[in-house]
Amino acid sequence: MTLPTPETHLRDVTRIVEHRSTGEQEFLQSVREVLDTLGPVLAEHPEFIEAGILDRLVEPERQVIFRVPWTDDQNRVQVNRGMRVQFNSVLGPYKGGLRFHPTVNLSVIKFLGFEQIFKNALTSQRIGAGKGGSDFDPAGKSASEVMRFCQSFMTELVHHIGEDTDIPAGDIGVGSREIGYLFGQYRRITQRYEAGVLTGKGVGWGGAEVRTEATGYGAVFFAQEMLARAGQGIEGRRAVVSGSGNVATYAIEKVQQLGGKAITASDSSGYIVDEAGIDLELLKQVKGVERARISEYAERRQSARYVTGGSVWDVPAELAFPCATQNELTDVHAKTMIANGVRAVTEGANMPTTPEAVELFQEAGVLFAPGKAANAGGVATSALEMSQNAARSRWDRDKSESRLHGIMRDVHESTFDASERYGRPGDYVLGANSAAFVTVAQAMLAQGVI
Ligand code: NDP
Ligand code: 2IT
Repeated sequence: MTLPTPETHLRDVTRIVEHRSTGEQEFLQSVREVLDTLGPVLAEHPEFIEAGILDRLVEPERQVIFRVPWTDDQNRVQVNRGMRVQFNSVLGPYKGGLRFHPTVNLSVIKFLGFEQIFKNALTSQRIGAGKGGSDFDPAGKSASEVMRFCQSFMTELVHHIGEDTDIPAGDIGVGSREIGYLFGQYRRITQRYEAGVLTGKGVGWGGAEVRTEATGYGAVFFAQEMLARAGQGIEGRRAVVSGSGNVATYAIEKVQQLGGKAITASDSSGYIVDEAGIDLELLKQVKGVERARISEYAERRQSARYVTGGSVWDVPAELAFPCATQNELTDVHAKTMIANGVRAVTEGANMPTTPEAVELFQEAGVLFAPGKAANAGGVATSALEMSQNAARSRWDRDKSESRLHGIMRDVHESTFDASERYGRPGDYVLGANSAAFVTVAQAMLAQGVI
């Protein structure tokens, strides 16, 4: 049998995915982004083509879609759709977050699950990849409505997860409050205190120190490594950050701790610019405690203004951290940012930058860190939480943060090394995809055709 060339193979796999997943825009985007970079790896490893690694990798191992009925505060019956995509378990049990947002559909969950395969491999922790969620919209819901929804969601999810099978965590719309409700219901149904079945738990009942901060901190650690390689740093630099949730908040915190100046935050209604630097206590109060809109921040702070229309990417800065959602930074934004002298773009969110914008940054010599490498600190710390749960131990903050920092240094190094090895030094997109793919492909090869 003659093997197809890498180019023909990649084209064939792309065609199959396009055929099977017609209309799944986000999923197809994430698959194309990976396949576009794998030519050099396949040229070095024809055995991956022979073993059909990619043909298998692009098809989830299992997908579960279920009804989530619940009653709202007016006693009306509401129905949402829940799902869990168990994408790949070659490196360990399925691991990945749950997203509750009205835009959630199968395409979104599949793209996130697919990204998770590569991200989790880069962490060097023994975790496979999955993702789940619901089109439930937490905005404007009371805490008891959120609780009833979480309980109903878990009543089905319980059949599919477990500390050695699948371990969900948070993502958009799912933070420690929701993980608490989900864990409570899991415990009640199973009659087991299986701490390692969910991560992102409260630190008082099995959660890991620094898990809340880990994604944002990790992204800034990655940026620090990437800048250092180019002889630059974070200190004294202006940073624009999008989002005002978990990832954005702690990216801002770490930028400030490292002497940078974060000046923006946003939500789906608009953004704020605070030339004095973001007041973190106020941000946490408004968004975290009060769950209010970001406009409220500007109401209470003289140095800040609230802007609707346009985006944070219109604000000039050397560093950019997209930390809200997919495809929030387009080619139009990229052109503005390049003209304004941006030096580094580090993705805290998953796939926030469109492919056209990534290309513009790379052509302009802007350092660009893809989310699957730069935001891996969250899931890596989740894996540390699982280890602590299994050992019934608890690490202090210093140890937790220093482990996170070490992991992010390693992720940067393996990503950069792979970019060199496969012919495009400093192309972190190619580097992350190649390094992760080799790890996953070798494990799949070793474990046979399953
Ligand atoms: P949160 O729910 O805490 O915050 C999300 C933020 O993004 C909010 O400010 C929200 O604004 C904004 N946002 C969400 N959807 C949209 C949208 N469609 N348009 C505009 N703004 C939007 O989520 P996280 O901070 O946890 O997640 C942010 C990103 O980081 C996501 O891409 C997620 O997948 C990724 N990520 C998260 C990790 C984690 O550990 N939590 C780990 C790795 C990646 P609003 O309140 O108005 O909706
Ligand atoms: O996208 C992600 O990596 C997450 N939402 C975190 C997943 C996890 O299991 O901690």
